[in-house]
Amino acid sequence: MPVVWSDRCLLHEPLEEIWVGVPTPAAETPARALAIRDALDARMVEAEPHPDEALLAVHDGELLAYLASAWQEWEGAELPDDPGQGRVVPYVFAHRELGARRTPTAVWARPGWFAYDTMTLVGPGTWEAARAAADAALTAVDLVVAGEPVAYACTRPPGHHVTRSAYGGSCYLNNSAIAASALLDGVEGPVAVLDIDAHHGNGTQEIFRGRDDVRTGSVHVDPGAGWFPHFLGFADESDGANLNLPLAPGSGDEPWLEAVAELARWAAGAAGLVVALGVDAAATDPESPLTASPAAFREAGRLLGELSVPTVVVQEGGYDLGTLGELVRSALLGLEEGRA
Ligand code: SP5
Ligand code: ZN
Repeated sequence: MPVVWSDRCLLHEPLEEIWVGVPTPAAETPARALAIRDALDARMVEAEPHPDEALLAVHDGELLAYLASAWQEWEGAELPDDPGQGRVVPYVFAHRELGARRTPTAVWARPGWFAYDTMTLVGPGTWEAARAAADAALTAVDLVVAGEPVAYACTRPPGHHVTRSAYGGSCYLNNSAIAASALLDGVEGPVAVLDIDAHHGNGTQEIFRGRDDVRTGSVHVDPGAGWFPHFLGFADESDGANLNLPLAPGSGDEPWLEAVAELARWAAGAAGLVVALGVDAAATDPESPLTASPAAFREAGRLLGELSVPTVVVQEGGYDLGTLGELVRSALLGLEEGRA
């Protein structure tokens, strides 16, 4: 299957994630994309620029405008010199009970209107990389609408935690949601987004909440057991067009694959499929307590491939550089086997 790639996705260098107020090394690094590319020997296709309309179908224009200029305004306010913060990061948040009515004017307060955590930093290349990732997802949609059975977009930074107007979870633009919305225009019938990243696809769920033309399903580690995104991903959030399958920490191949199979059964009848392919459910991954094996990723790919509808695969998480490429390769091989 074609692999959609852009060198611009390498330009985002978050350097750090601020967790409980402490700077820790970033897990979502440019090396991730290179590790995936090195493991794949498929045909590479360059991501084509797409107009903002495709992003505005799922995101608020104010979020796009903010992300496009956030670094420049931060640098312009000389915050990298005083107090010495070289990345855009919030220190206040527009909590729901504030009843906030407008975006702040202070450059150092503005991130708190748009960001919902301190782990998702913006630097000089962030916007260009996030925009390129969205272009990669949209190029994969174009390929599938033109007749490719499956296309894979090597998107980075990832996207599934971004809502209509708020970013977080190492994500800036919701590439999977952008792809689903574009795919909906190219197929006859509803589209399903099935998210097998170890973390709940909260942004995608909320973007499509209440719609019956895009169904969202996610298998992930139980947020109630203490895992990101903490506030969402519970089984009782379904509005009929949504299915959440939270798993206990430590869950391995059997429960994980049973959940993937349930997602696939639930999505049957969709005219198009977006797979939000995070591989951080792997036992080797440092960011999640799920314990799936490489073989399970191949089987998960098979189960999703058996749906045999036009399919766009969008890269989400996966943080162990030693196994990341092989895990993605296994999942993509499985997808091709499932369709055969
Ligand atoms: C796309 C994706 O997989 N996003 C997941 C982001 C979850 N990050 C939450 C990390 C929580 C604290 N980790 C402590 C280690 C800090 N380096
Ligand atoms: Zn994840």
